[in-house]
Amino acid sequence: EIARIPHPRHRVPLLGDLLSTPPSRPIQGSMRLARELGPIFHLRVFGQDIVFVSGPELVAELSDESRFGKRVVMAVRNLRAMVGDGLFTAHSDEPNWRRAHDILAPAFTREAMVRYHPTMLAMAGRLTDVWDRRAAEGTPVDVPRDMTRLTLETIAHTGFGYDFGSFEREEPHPFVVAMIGALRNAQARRIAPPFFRRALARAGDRRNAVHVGFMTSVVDQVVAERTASGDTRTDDLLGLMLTAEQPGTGERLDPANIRNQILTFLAAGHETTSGALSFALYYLAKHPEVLARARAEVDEVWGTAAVPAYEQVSKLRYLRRVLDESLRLWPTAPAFTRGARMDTVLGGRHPMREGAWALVIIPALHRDPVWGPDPDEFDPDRFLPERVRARPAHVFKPFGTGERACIGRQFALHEATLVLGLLVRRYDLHDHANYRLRVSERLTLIPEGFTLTLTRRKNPS
Ligand code: MNH
Repeated sequence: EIARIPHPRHRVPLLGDLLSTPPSRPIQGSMRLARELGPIFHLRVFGQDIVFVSGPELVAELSDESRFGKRVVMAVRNLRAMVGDGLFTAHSDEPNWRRAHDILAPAFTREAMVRYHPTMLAMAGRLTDVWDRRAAEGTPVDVPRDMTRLTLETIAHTGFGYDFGSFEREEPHPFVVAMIGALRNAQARRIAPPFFRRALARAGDRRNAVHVGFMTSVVDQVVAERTASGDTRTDDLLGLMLTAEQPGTGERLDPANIRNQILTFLAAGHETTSGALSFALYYLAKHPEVLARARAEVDEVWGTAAVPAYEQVSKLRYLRRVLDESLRLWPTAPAFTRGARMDTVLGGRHPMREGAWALVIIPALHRDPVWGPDPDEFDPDRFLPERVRARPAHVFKPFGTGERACIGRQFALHEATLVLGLLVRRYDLHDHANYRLRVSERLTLIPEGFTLTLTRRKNPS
């Protein structure tokens, strides 16, 4: 019963609990409510009840694939106007979900990562070219903006053989501007008053039409370039989308679905990794002793090699812990939704009808007391193997859970570890503006206005 689930004390008629979280920062609002109200709470907004979960035992239950599965609702459902049945927004029972999942899986194997490695290095090289100039001039770099340039070029080149020219332009590519606008719209419209829901959706779609129209034109450009080039490769994302058959059924992706997938991967493939890199650099800049350890490891593992080999990236165990710890405090895709596959009872006391769903607030789960007395402190050693083993399962979920978990996890981890290794080896990071963390929300999380100045290291090996 919803009545047993805690909720904020002051409830306004009609609006309900709408004002209990800041409208543009709903995740940070829910993190605060989780701290006040505990492992499960609910908000009533315009008569609709939304259940928020952040307790490890409850999340472990929601992760049980026999009882629960992904539910496409709220902000993610709003994205369907844009990316339809693309992999991220598809309902699990839509045939196109499994079809695309099976067809695209070969793009995320270890062998595929080994193939992407040189391209990832080349894109990181473009970044360090820009950063070298900034270091020489002594001018600051805008960290999230440059990480977005980098990760967009990386997914575009590895997945689609396409160049956005991000490093050659001053302003972000219009694709990025349109995408961020669309993500913000989806977030703003996650809850709407019942009588106006349709009208608001129509108005929102109209405002979004410009963004979506532009992004679609980019997608068509990506396909047109591949077709015109006569390139028939089948070993990148685009090649698989255009040519591969689903094992077993022989079905291929239809053109409308291919558009949805291209847009999905261009967006999902860069936005969250950019945030992860930005938060990691933030913590490295604020924790010189951590930076020193990370750098010592890179020097030891990479030695004097001009560029690291594939295997030398996965050997950066400490730097991986830095990345994990950053994703613990700020998981850049901060929520996922789980729906009951049948009538069931959550936590032994909350009955849920088939189809009823709950939202997992990942950063609140990641700061539960199960993490110890100081969950807000940055400490990469939390991810030492023996400490990971001492914790229950299902307390760390930056990539979601089950069959709908992130397909790009290894891609993101390899790219991010590689880039962080290159950067700590090459630069001293200076927190010249004494930056105070401000986290901006557009479905994903990213530190806002974070700049650093750089100097080239005196004796980089
Ligand atoms: Mn990714 C799903 C987080 C990088 C492509 N991703 C998810 C989910 C989370 C997530 C959480 C599950 C959401 C849900 O249950 O509703 N993803 C991340 C994070 C990073 C990330 C934190 C980087 C750090 N993701 C990437 C990259 C790619 C990618 C890189 C592509 C190259 N992610 C996806 C796709 C899905 C997904 C596609 C949907 C998978 C599915 O539902 O089958």
